[in-house]
Amino acid sequence: MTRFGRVALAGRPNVGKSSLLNAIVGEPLAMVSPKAQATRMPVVGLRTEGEVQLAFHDLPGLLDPGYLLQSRMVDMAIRDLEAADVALHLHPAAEAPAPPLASLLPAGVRLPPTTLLAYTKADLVEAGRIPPGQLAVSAVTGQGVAELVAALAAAVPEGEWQYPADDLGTQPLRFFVTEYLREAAFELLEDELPYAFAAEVEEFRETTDPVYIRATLYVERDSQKRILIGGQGRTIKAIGQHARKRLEGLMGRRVYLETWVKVLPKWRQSSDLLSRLGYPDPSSRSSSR
Ligand SMILES: Nc1nc2c(ncn2[C@@H]2O[C@H](COP(=O)(O)OP(=O)(O)OP(=O)(O)O)[C@@H](O)[C@H]2O)c(=O)[nH]1
Ligand SMILES: [Mg+2]
Repeated sequence: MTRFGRVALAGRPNVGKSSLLNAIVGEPLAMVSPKAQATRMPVVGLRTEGEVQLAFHDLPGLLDPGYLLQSRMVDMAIRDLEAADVALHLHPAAEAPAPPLASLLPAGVRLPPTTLLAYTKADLVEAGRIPPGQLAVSAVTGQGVAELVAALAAAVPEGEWQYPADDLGTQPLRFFVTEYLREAAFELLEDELPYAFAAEVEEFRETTDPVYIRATLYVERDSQKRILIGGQGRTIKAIGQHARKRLEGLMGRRVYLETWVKVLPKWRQSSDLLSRLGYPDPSSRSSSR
């Protein structure tokens, strides 16, 4: 009898959710950054082993929203959390003990039947810092990851697998184009710029060799556009190169990535622009997956 379960990776921003997803899947699927609020929408990674298929939903960090993009991020996190079989609450080991997961959420959120707590970044603390009997993992050393996956596999219900056994992810390649462009923006830009940055795929042709992709990069102000382009186009070129290499790694194919920069004032506060950029209004869509 097979088992299938969705596991929601939930916690505050920057606790190591995406790094753990990548460690579990064994591929650098989700973008990771030392800057908080890197993940803006859930990234799904699969792990299929023996009789069990686990679908991990790496969620945006749970925070008190300050502007509309942040509320949409939290809405998407809550939606996937409520649909999961298991909530995996992640909290840095250096900040043990963790508060209850419910304390990070607005009132009224329905948590899944099972919640597990795991302490992250265990490589940064002495073993004694971790409360006895608790799961502790490190995405850097791999410590505790196999034990965690075993505990999750035991917690999910019997059921049909939802994805092919060999698949690592579920989202279209277009999603990863914007994800890796954003990853580069988080790596190469400072201050407010990574947060004012968004990307949209305009064209994606897989029949050509190399694969041809054209994307528009958005920022909110002219001054940001100048920085994003950089002297002699150096910065935008580096961003494109970073994203291209990541996509080539994911697809195992050569990629030609063309980028254009546009100013889209206040897109983070605009309901319509957010929806267009892939951060939908939760009230305007069905709750089925
Ligand atoms: N030493 C160490 N650093 C880690 C570990 N896991 C994550 N980090 C670092 O912590 C930072 C945040 O990691 P992410 O995986 O992006 O965290 P996140 O929870 O997904 O963050 P948001 O998407 O912003 O909510 C990055 O600089 C990671 O390299 C770990 O196990 N050990
Ligand atoms: Mg993340």
